[in-house]
Amino acid sequence: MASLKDTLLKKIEAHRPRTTRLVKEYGDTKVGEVTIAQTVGGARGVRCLVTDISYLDPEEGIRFRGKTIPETFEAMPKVPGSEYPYVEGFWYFLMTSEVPTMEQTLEVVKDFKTRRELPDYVKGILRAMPKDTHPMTMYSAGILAMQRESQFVKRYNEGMSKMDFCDPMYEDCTNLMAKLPSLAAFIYRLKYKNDEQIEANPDLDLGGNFAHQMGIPAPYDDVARMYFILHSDHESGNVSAHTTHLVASALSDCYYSLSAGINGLAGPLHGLANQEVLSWTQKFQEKLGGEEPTEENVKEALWDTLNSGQVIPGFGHAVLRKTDPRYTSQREFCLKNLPDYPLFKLVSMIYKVAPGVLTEQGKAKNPWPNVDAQSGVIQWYYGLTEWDFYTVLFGVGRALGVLCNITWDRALGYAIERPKSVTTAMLEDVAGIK
Ligand code: NMX
Ligand code: MLT
Repeated sequence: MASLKDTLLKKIEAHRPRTTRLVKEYGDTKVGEVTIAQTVGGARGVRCLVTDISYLDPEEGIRFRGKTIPETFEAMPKVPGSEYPYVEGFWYFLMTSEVPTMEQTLEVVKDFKTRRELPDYVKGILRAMPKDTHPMTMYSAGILAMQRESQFVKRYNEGMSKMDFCDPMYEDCTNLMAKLPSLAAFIYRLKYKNDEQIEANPDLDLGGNFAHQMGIPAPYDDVARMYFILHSDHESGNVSAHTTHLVASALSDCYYSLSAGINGLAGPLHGLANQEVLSWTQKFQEKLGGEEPTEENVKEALWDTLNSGQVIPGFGHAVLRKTDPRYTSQREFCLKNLPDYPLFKLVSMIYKVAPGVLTEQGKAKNPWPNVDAQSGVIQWYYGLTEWDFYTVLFGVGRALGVLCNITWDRALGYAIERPKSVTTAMLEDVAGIK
């Protein structure tokens, strides 16, 4: 049986001529044009990144390696007795584009177990941080602290050839990915559970062991598997993926790159929106003071948010123009497992009302909910009520996608990223403004 690494290296060898040919023979072919609105407005829609790991269609939503979310869940080998797949098998799939067999999946499970122990010095650094440090800061710092482990840097300093970059990059990314659930669980127990840490269970897969080390019973293991897979990748233009890619393009190792990407995920317009959604619903319920939520008072609260110059968290998207299928997938989970839970009912009411409010306001191009509108309610239901931890969960999931991406970036020798900036006067000139 070929290992994940062997399969990956073969895939990369087979892929390289496609990239080389595109650049050499078709390098001058236009992919699109750039308007002033795009230049000023966050490069929205500018096609200047390449990835084969996932693609986001505005109407359909995400496809991982060509598969929709339901197709992905259906195809991957499942953990016995559970409804969701092994995260390790999904990692194999993202890396290679091949659906692994159970045997191949279990090889990765075994490999991850040998790599998942968090170094003691990381624990020491995290323990030394002030108690009110945000868990995303701790997560990013924990990743960065492990940079000294990089095999890529060691080999680079020994004079490694460009053609050999892929191997240590793969090793670094796998080492880091295997440790991230341990890092996240450590931060959780340190910050919210008096630093009472739980030892890893050698019998458990990544999702199962994460739930175990968090101290949350089943079916939280399946929640973790679902959550990590859903949040893994959203093509390459989103802030966390793009930042990770950008930093990696300078040949910075995966520790520097992912830590930077996680800092982007920590922004309220990106991943932090999942904690903002919970904070919004809790404040709304407090304001109601025991009164039942109704469509009328939800609408009023949404307008209050807009009128005070804030965004409605969990709604809108830079690319999507429909309800995020990651939202739908989590909603289906709720309908099956917690249909009568009051917080879920409130989130469902917001889903009914908010798109109309945003449409009436007429600013947001997409009034529909994104992944963050539904994720907190599931965490809350299973006892994870410390909502400032939610983006760390997103960050463990997001690492799956971006680490696969930068492994491929490095293997294909993608260039250092360096777009061109212009001055305002230059844009005025292009526009013909005298
Ligand atoms: N509530 C209020 N206003 C909004 C919202 C919203 N949910 N979404 C967009 N708008 C506004 C936006 O602020 C902008 O206003 P202005 O012209 O005054 O600058 C206008 O509508 C046009 O924005 P769009 O082109 O529709 O959206 P853009 O691509 O710039 O931004 C988001 C996309 C996701 C940043 C934006 O929809 C937003 O701020 N949503 C709320 C925060 C959120 O849920 N973020 C999570 C996204 C998913 N994730 O996990 O990363
Ligand atoms: C993501 O998952 O990264 C978000 O939906 C944001 C995006 O795709 O722009």
